[in-house]
Amino acid sequence: MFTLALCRPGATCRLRHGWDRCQACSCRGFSTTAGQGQQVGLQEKQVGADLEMPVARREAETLFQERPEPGNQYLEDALLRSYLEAHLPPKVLEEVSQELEGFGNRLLSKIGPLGWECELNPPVFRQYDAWGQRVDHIVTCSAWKRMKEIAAEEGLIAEAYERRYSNWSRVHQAVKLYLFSTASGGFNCPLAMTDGAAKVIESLGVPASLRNAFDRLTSRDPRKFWTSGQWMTERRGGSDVANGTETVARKQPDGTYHLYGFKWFTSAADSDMALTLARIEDAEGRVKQGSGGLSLFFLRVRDEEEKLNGIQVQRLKAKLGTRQMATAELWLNGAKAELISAEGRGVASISNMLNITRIHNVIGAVASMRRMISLSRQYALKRVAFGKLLKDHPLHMQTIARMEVQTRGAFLLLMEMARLLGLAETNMASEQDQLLLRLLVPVAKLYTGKQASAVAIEAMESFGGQGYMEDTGLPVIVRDTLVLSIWEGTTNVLSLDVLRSLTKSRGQAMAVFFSTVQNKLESAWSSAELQAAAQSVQDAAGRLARFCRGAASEGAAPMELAARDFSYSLARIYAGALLIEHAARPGSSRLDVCAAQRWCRQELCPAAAEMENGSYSAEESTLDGALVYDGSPAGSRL
Ligand code: UCC
Repeated sequence: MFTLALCRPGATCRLRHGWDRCQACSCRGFSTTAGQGQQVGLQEKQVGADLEMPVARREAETLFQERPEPGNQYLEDALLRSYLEAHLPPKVLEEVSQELEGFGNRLLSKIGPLGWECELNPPVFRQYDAWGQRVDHIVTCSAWKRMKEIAAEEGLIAEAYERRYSNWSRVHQAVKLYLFSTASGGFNCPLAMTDGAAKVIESLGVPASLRNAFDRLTSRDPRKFWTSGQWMTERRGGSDVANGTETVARKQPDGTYHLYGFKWFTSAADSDMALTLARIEDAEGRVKQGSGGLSLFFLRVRDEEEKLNGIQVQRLKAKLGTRQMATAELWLNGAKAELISAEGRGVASISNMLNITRIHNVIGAVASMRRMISLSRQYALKRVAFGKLLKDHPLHMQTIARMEVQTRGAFLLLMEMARLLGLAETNMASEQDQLLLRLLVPVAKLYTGKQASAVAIEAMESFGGQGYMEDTGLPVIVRDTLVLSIWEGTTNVLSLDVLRSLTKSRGQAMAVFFSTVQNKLESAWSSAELQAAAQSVQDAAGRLARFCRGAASEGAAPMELAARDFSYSLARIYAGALLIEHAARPGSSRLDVCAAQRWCRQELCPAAAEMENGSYSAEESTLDGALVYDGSPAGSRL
């Protein structure tokens, strides 16, 4: 038997077998066994060569790449800090900045490592115990449980409902969640739904039966804190909730309901409670179809003894990302629930939750972009290629700078929504503010979801092959980012929601949009550096207004075809105005101006541009179908 002493773990064994095999034969001593003659001689030569390797390897190791290590996320985020300085009252700013700096340190030292632990220990589903009893236990790791405690301690939900900073409380909360997001090990998802559930309950005036739930959702006490699920998706309806929801609710003599149905995608299935939709059966067992048949229910997932409430877990979903978080398929088999909306007003009631989770989605998108850029710019300070650091390669820097401009626009959109939401929740919002908020939520959600995917993939590429390596953690961020354009409403579904919100306001939301953009440009007209950018935004707004007038005269079909480009136009114009407003404030930096200028160099109104190309005509639409099915049997029927 022949073994080699000097193969060190992690180093490559140069014998004919690879390191894996070498490990398997546990190389500990250098010995030969009699009777192996010539072959042993050859091997000894090989080993001789190997003896020299450790020195060479040691040198290689000391030269090896340093990891990118961003510091305190709050302190390193120039735009975030300048936004808070520009908007928060001085006293609030002082307190909030101190808290955020401390939170930034906690993220770095404690929360980040816990988040990575969540990634390494995803939830496991244990359907039966050792004795064949069905237990349907979703086993989560200790780091995940600790995240829940931290979320309570940090007041990540409480902050928004205590309102200790009045209308600025939502901005404060949004900033904390933004800093928390990529370190949270997926815990940002239950928090989104928890916030949404608290919002629904608050909007109902916190009825006595829901007081306990509300207090727990908004608690800072880890022993009391609850998270909530949002069970909307069924087999036939992820987007088309109104037609796809099959779950029925049977009224019980005590006034509660029992729910029967199958929920196909329930995120954070280990949550304490959930809000869900179902159709109430009448005395004959009939239900009303469509949106008007849906009502909203509250339920506890488990009872006081931790027994599932008439729920069976079918399985956990095998997702591309967000694997730290348990998403399950659930059978509701008589789950006891409380009706919390008026009958048939389920969609309208749960939309309060949707709007909050969509804002959280934007938080997640901006946070992913910011995180990837932080890592990328750190790497550029340390990585040498072609004889110089990456930061000294102009093309590399241009690529990161483009991502930075996108991220800045998205960040200001997020802050604008949080600002408006804060006003609305403290009765300080005008009717115009509320219309604007209703419009901006789907616009920002759909736009930043797409931006984040593009930025995350681009930033991954900026690490070369290392970006593709699982243990750098970069693929995790990319995977977790890709869902942001899908859940909480896909890009197209939300584009249609944008149209619906405009129709419902009878054009008022559009008028508010245009006047707000004009107001935000006001301070830029006197700035030589910002005039051209402001002009681009104004021109784009003018083109969009003409587009709206033209589209209105042509009916619903072209507008539906234009919905995505139209929503992108709203996002780009509004973000342009925000960047300009931020750059025009007293004390702004040259880079604020530069970001605004660069944002405004892109096509700000793709809807008008595509309209000019004739993209929304009936003929083009027919051709879309023909192109898609070219060569398939379906094509001949078009
Ligand atoms: O569950 C999911 C994954 C969970 C993971 C959560 C984590 C996220 C956090 C991220 C952190 C990083 S995903 C489930 C996603 N499903 C959806 O988002 C559904 C997508 N589909 C839609 O949004 C549709 O537009 C529907 C379902 C809302 C359409 O339903 P209807 O019934 O056809 O809609 P209607 O008829 O337009 O609306 C019914 C009522 C109307 O009010 P009334 O009757 O007074 O006129 C609407 O104005 O609801 C009102 N409404 C809204 N109000 C509808 N949507 C809204 C809204 N967004 N805001 C205010």
